Amino acid sequence: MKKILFITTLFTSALVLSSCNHEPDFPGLDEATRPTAVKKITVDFAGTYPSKQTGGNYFTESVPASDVIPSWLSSKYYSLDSASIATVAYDYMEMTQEVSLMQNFTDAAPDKAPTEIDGWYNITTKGSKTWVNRAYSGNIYSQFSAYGEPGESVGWLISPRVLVSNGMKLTFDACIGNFDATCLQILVSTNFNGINVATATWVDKSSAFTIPAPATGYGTLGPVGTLDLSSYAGKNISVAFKYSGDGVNHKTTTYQIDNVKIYKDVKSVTKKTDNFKFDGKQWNWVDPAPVYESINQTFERPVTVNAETTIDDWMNATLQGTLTWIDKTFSGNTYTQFTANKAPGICEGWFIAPKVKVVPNMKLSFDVNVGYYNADCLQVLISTDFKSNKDKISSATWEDVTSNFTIPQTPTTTYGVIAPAGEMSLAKYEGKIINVAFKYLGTGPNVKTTTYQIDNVFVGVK
Ligand SMILES: [Ca+2]
Ligand SMILES: [Ca+2]
Repeated sequence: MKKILFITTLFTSALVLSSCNHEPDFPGLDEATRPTAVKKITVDFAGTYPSKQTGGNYFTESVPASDVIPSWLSSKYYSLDSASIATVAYDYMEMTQEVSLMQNFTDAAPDKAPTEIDGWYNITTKGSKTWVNRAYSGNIYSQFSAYGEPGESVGWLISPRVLVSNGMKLTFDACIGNFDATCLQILVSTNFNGINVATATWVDKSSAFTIPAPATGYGTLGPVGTLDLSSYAGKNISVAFKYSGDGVNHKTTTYQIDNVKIYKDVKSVTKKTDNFKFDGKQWNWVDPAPVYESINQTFERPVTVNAETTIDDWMNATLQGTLTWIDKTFSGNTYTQFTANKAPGICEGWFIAPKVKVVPNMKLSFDVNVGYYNADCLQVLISTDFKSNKDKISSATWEDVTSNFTIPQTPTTTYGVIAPAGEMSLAKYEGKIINVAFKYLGTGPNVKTTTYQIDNVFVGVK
């Protein structure tokens, strides 16, 4: 009986091999070792890279190997035993930044003193005010306002000279306070001598940037645009932030400037490897993300308040807007928070827990707090097919399990307290590997800006 089976297997394999010439030679696949097919192979990807989408012969985060290599493997290696593993090396391209100038004013001190930084110029040509250092919420930036001046007020904050090459860009963060008139220009010069602003030629590039002007009070310090500097390639440039105001004639808007950066995006191609598993019919990408037995995330660790929440194996992904889940502490407790307050548009931020294998009696629970409620902006979601890649969030299947929890819809004019949101049985996912996600979706302009604070995320058996 055994012998007949062996011969049948051999015959079938031989038929497959002779009907197609794609099956390559690789270690172990010869007559002597049949029918025990190879369990582990290591190969270089030799298929066609989707260069139409990526612009080159490599994979990227948005066009990943997991999309292309399985069908290539299936066309070449189709007669192995199921559970065989292929380790495939391929070229992978990531954009990295070559930074020529970065000023975050971290060393600008003391508070309220004129901004004095090596290589930078702080020049007042009218009135007595200058660009000054300001610190707020642990961040330092430079600020100018003509408020209180007895007349006109003009102040220049000028960068060191930077040699521009093709593809370089200028960005910076800005914030407006108490707007009454546009007082800031962003200027570029190729002949500023470091002394006299009047003898230099300045080109006004302000239109490349949009600094939101709130109806009252202050906006939020954040990115305000990008200027392509390619037309200056081969030249040394100086960038000036020129404030022109008037303390008497209602031109006193406060401008805050931070994170002035001149940089270039460069392609960096490296070798990467992924694993693929054969199921008897086709090859499937093996998600390299670790699978946890349980999760008990208290967020207690050293943090920088307001910095993006980063925790090993958790994904903090911004799909719309620029905001992310950020670290916060209150009364000695650390947690993560999202709010679309003052954001210029739609904000979509996902905070995704590591994969967990669901076993009997497992439950999901977490603590939540709401501040300044004005709309439901938080969803709790579970996926069993999420590939650990930011660009695969949208294509994964997410089940909305929010209704299993009590997410407060108050208070509306202050913050509540962090409290348990209830717990949910994960029985229906038993035996499966899941990702739990907290998805924030809000908008600044349409006032869907509720603040959510999340703490003590638990997936396990209690
Ligand atoms: Ca700063
Ligand atoms: Ca905590």
